[in-house]
Amino acid sequence: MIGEAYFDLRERLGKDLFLLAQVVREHGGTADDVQILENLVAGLNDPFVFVVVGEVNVGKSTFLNALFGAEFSRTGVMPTTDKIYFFKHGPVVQSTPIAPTVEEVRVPCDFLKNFHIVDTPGTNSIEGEHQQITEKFVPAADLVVFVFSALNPWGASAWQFLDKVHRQWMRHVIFVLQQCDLRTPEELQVITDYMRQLCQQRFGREFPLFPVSAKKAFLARSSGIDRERLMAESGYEALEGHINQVVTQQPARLGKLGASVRLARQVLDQIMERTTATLDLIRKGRALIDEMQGEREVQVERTKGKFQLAVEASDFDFREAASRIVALADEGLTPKAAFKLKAEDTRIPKNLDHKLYQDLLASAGERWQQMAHILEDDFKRFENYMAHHWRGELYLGDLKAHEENEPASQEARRRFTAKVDSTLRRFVLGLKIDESLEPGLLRTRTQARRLPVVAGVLGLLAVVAGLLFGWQMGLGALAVASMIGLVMYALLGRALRNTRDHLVEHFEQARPSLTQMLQEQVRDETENAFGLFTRILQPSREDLELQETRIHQQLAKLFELKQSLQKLAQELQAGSASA
Ligand SMILES: Nc1nc2c(ncn2[C@@H]2O[C@H](COP(=O)(O)OP(=O)(O)OP(=O)(O)O)[C@@H](O)[C@H]2O)c(=O)[nH]1
Ligand SMILES: [Mg+2]
Repeated sequence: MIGEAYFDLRERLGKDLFLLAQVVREHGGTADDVQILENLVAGLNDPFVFVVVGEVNVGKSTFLNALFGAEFSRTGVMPTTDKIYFFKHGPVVQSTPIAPTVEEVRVPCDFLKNFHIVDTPGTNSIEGEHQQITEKFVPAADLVVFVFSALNPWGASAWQFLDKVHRQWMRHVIFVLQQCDLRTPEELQVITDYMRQLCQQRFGREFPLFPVSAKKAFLARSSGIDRERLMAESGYEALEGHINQVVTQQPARLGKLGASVRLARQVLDQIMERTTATLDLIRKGRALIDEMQGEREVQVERTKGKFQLAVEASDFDFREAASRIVALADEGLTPKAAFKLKAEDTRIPKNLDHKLYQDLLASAGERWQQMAHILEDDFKRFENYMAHHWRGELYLGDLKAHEENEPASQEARRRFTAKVDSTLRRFVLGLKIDESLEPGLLRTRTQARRLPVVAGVLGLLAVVAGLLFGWQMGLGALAVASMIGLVMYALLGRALRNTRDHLVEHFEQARPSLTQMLQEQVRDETENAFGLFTRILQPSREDLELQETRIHQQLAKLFELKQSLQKLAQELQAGSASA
């Protein structure tokens, strides 16, 4: 195909420009940028204009058909081309007169997308239109092909026509000596030599001259029989080589491509700069969130640390409260009370747990209220820190959503107090004080009940012994009975002390669990309160990560485009250098 390298380059550039326009639109580029790129794309597709002139019947139309391998222009032995035909691409064949002597013809031939062809009637038949052709079409032409017939290249009208072509446009002129198959090589040599000589004489210059046989070239292109020989004999290879060069290395066209590439690279560089700046901002945002997350963790530890002393003090409070409960139990744990009937057993006041809880709350409660205020203050401070760093963006909006009913800091304080209270209650209930005292109380009551019975039986035995074996024996037995009674009484006392000791030990054993429960509760509550910030920060961070991935993908695309444009620029530079 004629000008393949050029059209390939142009097509690639067109694709890149199209992609770039898309990218500019996606990146919210200015309408001007998009417009510039669209104009560039449209401008790139400026077709090459070839104008063919020559005398009647010299084979102009046949030459064109053979050149493009398609029979788009009518040919014939009689004068056929009666008007100036301006061939362009169109989906269907359609002919439209655009002037009395000019017809625009649309033909669905692909090459017409890149070439506009002006086929003209014989110069000897249209004297009046010469001026129109030379003024309108020749200046717009990339190539002006003068066709001569090898049978008679000396017809005056073509040479006269050439006289009318302005010097400036002569550089686009080439000579084609047609119908060469009707002449011997020797004759052709004589003719071409003389034509060159004539050119020198009339115009002081030569024009590239190509002896061809369009008939053979067309046959080679259409029939497929003996194609290579026909093509070689047609002389079209040299002609096409020249036209190729005209198309591929036309400085103005190359300049246009070069300018388009330069502009596209500038626009792309700006977009890349902007995208990189956005990426930078996103990365900064992410780093800021990470920093805040880090700070949040430090703050959580700091706040938790402040509660450690309160946990220790609560242990002390519990010991105090427990000893008061033991003292209360002491009052009931007397031998005298143990002798009462089960129904009357009021030795130990009921609801010791409740008493202990109240006592504990009275001493520890206020302390934990203060701790809750500390939590609130720390929370508020961190909130301010975050708001300050976030510069009032996402964060505040989200925080408001959390603060519909009450400020989050207040809610954290309220919750903290409630949770600690509930921990104290759970702990005290878990002690099951009544249950721990019950076995001891039962045992001492049984022992107390046995004591009078045993004392009575032993006393009776002593009396019987006195009666049977004399008063000395009786006294002795009484002494033994008293001893046994005393021992039993002592045992009862010990059992009561054991019960008390058991309670003390029970409290002592429970102490670490209070510390642990409080520690866990305080830790959970602090983390839960400050967890709000994670719940706010995390989605923002994920969103930024998503954006970052998207921008990376965009940058990869932009980079690919950059490389493609760079390659085009290099190829163009190489093309210009060889032009
Ligand atoms: N032998 C031979 N005949 C040719 C060649 N090219 C064209 N012809 C014949 O020459 C005659 C004229 O061809 P056209 O292509 O119609 O010539 P034209 O210059 O377009 O004619 P007009 O448009 O009427 O001025 C036709 O009969 C063609 O078959 C060629 O290379 N060799
Ligand atoms: Mg013709």
